[in-house]
Amino acid sequence: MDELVVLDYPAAGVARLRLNRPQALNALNMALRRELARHFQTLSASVDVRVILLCGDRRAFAAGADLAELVDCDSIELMQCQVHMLWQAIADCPKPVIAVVAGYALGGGCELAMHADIIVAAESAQFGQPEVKVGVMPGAGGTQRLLRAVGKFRAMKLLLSGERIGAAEALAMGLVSEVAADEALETRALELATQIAMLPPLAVAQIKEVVLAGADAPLATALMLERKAYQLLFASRDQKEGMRAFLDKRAAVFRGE
Ligand code: CO8
Repeated sequence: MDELVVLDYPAAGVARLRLNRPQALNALNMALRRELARHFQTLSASVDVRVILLCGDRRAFAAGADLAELVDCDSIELMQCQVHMLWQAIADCPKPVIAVVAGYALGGGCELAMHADIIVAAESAQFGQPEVKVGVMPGAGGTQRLLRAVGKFRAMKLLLSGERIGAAEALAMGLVSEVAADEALETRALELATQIAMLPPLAVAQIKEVVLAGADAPLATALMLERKAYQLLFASRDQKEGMRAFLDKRAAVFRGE
């Protein structure tokens, strides 16, 4: 059987996960979600991996939860699946995750993209939370991550209407980090990943952790978290190397120590 998630390493320090259910527009069935979570757990623990690219294909990043699998589901089955643990494996990833979105990112697909730290979208990308149109609502963080990303009134419009928006609108509202031409999408995302992969990984990891933990903490607590992480980085060799290299006018060599 074909893998539902294909892993490769397109550059040093960069792992790429590609959803591979093109016949169903990468709809997220349980098997795919399990495979994805397993990959995230492995990549999270690998010291050689600095950045993770999360891709679909040209037609779809992911068109949401697999409706064929869900149609006859009942509440108890849903609870017993413990699906939130599969999502948590992605949310807990300490390395930067870049979602590379072309085509549809709908429902669970949009929620999956919102688990990333950076979203690079193709001009053709379409985002939406159409769950309401099939009688449910987002169940993988969509109401909360969208709210935090774009604010109440834009989030409510998308969530309550189920309307889709294009990449330009998503960029304008702060749902994506950057838009690239369709044919340039993967190259641009890889360039960004490679750039981040060359930076000191301890600093990169601290930035991710503090931004995410701080976002939901009171400001004073979040600022304290930032200060502690900042001070901690002065215990790293990469801090000495980075600053010394600047003063010596040479390129720094970061070792993740
Ligand atoms: N589930 C299962 N199969 C799907 C899905 C899906 N979400 N989306 C598309 N497919 C399948 C179609 O059934 C079709 O299969 P087949 O060729 O065997 O008939 C194939 O993919 C191609 O789809 P279309 O023929 O419909 O392609 P179009 O280009 O005409 O339309 C659309 C593309 C607009 C994306 C359309 O397919 C669509 O509206 N899909 C459903 C989108 C949707 O409602 N997503 C939300 C699902 S609910 C959800 O995500 C809840 C999340 C809660 C928790 C998180 C769980 C992961």
